[in-house]
Amino acid sequence: MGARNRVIVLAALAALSLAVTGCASQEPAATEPAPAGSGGAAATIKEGLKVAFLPKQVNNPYFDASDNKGGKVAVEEFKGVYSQTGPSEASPSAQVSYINTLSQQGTDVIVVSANDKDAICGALQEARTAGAKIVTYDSDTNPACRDAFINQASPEGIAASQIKLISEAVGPDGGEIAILSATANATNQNAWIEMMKTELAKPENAKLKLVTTVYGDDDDQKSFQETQGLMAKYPNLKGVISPTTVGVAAAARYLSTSEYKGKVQLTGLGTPNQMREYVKDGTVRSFALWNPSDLGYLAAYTGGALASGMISGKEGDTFTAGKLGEYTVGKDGAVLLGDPFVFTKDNVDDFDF
Ligand code: RAM
Repeated sequence: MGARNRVIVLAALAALSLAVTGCASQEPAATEPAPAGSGGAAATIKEGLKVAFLPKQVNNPYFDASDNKGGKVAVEEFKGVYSQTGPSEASPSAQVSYINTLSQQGTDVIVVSANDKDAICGALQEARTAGAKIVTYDSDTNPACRDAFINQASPEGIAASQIKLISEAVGPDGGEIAILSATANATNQNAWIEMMKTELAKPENAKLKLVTTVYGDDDDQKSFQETQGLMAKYPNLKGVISPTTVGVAAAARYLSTSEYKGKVQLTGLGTPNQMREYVKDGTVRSFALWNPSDLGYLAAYTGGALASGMISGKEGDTFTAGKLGEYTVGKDGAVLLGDPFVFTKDNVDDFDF
């Protein structure tokens, strides 16, 4: 079995076990000893920590999975108090008032996916002064504004996978492609888009021509309309990459009932539950993602370890994240979850998130 298939099978098993038990792990992580290498630090995660998740926006199935499935399970494992709060629209400064409130409430750990790498820095610094540990996940701030960043997959890996998928879907003749992104300031999508441009500059991708990047703001309607606009403006368009779960689902919904279905290819980063019908009806051949609930789970454990003095977030710190095992903090306080993997009509039913 190839490495990718192994990842898919493992992820499928994890998803199935989540679906069956409704709980990621029964292991009492709070009693785990401190790993070697954390020298003299606290041995366990403190009980009763208040851990709040602040996604880019609430009511996004991606963040439902990362926060309410993954993060919550982890926080309950180490006997903390879990909550999720946040704006209904993803916009740069919308998260500031939520950070201030969480800080006033004496929150021990704020786990945040940033809509903008600078706009929330001041509020985060105040929260840190008040005693909170800050973990970014999914979309980072400037490293100076937080204690650790949980990265879902390397930007290079995500970009290479997105370009490979659109290239395979469009076929050997290549042609014009466009990107439908989230918000214009999103740290994560912007990093991925930069790396996609690097990929496109490679000789093997010479036949693919990126004509534009448009922004659906992680809003379903706006993403739908932007897709419609792309079709009208670029009659020779052969493919669209949408590296956002909101964007790719809205684009698929538009294409699936339009004259462009099967003519304009679509790939992106999507959740299996939102994309299932579109890989089955042929609108989309394949799309990619990581396991968002694992991302939230790892973020919660990282926050717990920080708030308990087990780690400080410096490069080389090691800690155990419950069922996911041991992790090491990398450069700039980044902790890497793993590789993205690819969904097609043949495996999409093995997943439930
Ligand atoms: C959306 C958000 C999120 C991103 C995923 C892929 O849900 O933009 O930040 O990581 O898509």
